Amino acid sequence: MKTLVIIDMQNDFVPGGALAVPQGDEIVSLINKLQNKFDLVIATQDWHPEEHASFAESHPGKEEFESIDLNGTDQILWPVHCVQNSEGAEFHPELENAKIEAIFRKGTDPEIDSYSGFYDNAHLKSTGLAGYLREKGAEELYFCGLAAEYCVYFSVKDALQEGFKAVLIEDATRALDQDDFEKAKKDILEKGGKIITSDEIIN
Ligand code: VGL
Ligand code: ZN
Repeated sequence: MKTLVIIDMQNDFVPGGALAVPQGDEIVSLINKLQNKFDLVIATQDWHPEEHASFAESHPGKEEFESIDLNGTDQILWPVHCVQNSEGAEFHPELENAKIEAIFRKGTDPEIDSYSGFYDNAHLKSTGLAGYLREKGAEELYFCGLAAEYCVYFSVKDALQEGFKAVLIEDATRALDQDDFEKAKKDILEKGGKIITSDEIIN
């Protein structure tokens, strides 16, 4: 079964948001079109408590985008974003939601960050997404959303590790940094993932 996984299509990740991905808003209408081509559509939502450990503000003296060691894992310190129940954490208002069967929230543990929709960054806790998809009979997972080289990339990697076929829809994502995205794409291909453009799905 072909499944579309929409990663973190939230207000804080589009221009005007707290952690804006350049041109992040441009992919919403494409993602809406793509949804009709899939048997199953699910979404993830970055959903942090206030004072989350991934926020620079939670580490006095540290700057945004600085890297620290957080309980043994490298952590980039982000601006405050996707705080639970804030407008920034809401899905983009133009994202169609009628076909989205389930929403998996991540980043809820105050002490652990979670880029992937499957696991936190240290692979300590599962969100249950892999089990859900297996029970639904999903085998081929197609990924879109934000940000390309963080939450989308980490989700694709975990999907491959969990034994799913994983396909990145390249024009249905946007990156914070293009060079980092190029490295991520190379790694996805090396790990057995596929990269396509949306015209291979919508014709
Ligand atoms: C994300 C950084 C921090 C993402 C989430 O959705 O790519 N990036 N939290
Ligand atoms: Zn986050």
